[in-house]
Amino acid sequence: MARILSGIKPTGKLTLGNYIGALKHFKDFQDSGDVYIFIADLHALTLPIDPEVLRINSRDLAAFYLASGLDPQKATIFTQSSVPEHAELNAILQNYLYMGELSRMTQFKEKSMHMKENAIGLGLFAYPVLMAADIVLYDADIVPVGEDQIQHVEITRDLVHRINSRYGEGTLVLPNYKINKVGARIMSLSDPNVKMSKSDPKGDIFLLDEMPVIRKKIMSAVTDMGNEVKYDKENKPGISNLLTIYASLREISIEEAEKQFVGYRYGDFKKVVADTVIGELEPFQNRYREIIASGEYLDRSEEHTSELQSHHDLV
Ligand code: AQP
Repeated sequence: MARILSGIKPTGKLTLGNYIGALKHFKDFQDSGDVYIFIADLHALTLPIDPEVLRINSRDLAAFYLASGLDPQKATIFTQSSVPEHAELNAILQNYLYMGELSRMTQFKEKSMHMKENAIGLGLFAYPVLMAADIVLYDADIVPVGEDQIQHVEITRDLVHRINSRYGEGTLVLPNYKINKVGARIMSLSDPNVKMSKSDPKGDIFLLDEMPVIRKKIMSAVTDMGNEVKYDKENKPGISNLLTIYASLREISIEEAEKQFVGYRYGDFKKVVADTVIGELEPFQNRYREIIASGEYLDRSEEHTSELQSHHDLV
C-alpha cells in the first residue's frame, strides 16, 4: 500500500489556491493508501508569526482537513511539532544538503527577496531540509502538492539518492510528487501573473470568505483584452486562471471547460465561475463550522500547539 504524506503551513487564512492545489485532493488517497496529513507548524515559524495567531491557524487548519473529507479513522492527521523526530531528523539531514542547492530554491529567493540579509532566518534558508525530513521520516512514496512545492520534493529526491548511494540502496524511500493536471497553480485574481498565496493576500479568495464577498471578488477579477473565453496563459492570464478554477472544481479538463463557454461574454462566464466556487465553498464552510462548534478531534492538536507556544514565549 502506498504511503502518502502532505501538509500545509498554518501561516494565514487558507486560500482557494491551497484548496484546489492541495487540500481538496488529500481525501482521494485515504481509501487506497496509507495517508499522513500534518499541520506544518514548524515550517510556519520560518517567518515571524504571532504565537496566538499560530495557535488559531493550526486549530482552523485541523478543522479544514476534516471539512475537506479527511476521515481520522482512515488518515493520520497530526501536528508536526508533536512528533519530535521531524526536528531530530532535520538535524541529521542538514549535513547532506548543501548551501549552493538550498540558495537556488525559488521559494527561498521569493520570500527573502525583500528582506535585509541579517533578518533572514536560517530556518527559511533550510526549509527544504525540514521538508525532506517530514517526507523521509514516514517512508512516503507519494507527496501531493501544488506546483510551487515540486522543487522541494525534487531536492528531497536528490538527498535520498545521495544518502542511498552512500549508505546502501533502500536506506531511504524515494518519494514522488503528485500534482493535479488542472489547478496546480492558481493565480491571484488581481494579478494573474502572481501565485495566489496566503502570506501575500492580494487577489486571494479565502476559504472562509462570505459568499457575497466571493462573488464580488470573482466578478471584479482582472481579465484581459478581447472577449473570447479561451485558455491562453500568455495573452489571457486572467481568463485562463478563471477557467482553471472552474475546470478543477468541476473536475473536467480545460478543453471541456472551454467548450462550455463558447459564445459567453466575460461577465456571464464570471457569473458561472462564481456560482461554481460558491457551490463548492458553501457546504465546505458549513462542515467547517460544525466541526469547530463540536470541537471533536481538535483538542489534541491544540494541546500540542500550546506546547509550541510556550516554547515560543520562552524564546
Ligand atoms: N496558488 C496555489 N495554487 C495551487 N496550489 C497552491 N498551494 C499553495 N498556493 C497554491 C499548495 O498548497 C499547499 C500548502 O502550501 P503551504 O502552506 O505549505 O505553503 P505554500 O506552498 O508556500 O502556500 P502559500 O499559500 O503560498 O503559503 P505562504 O504564503 O505561507 O507561503 C502546497 O501543496 C502548495 O503547493
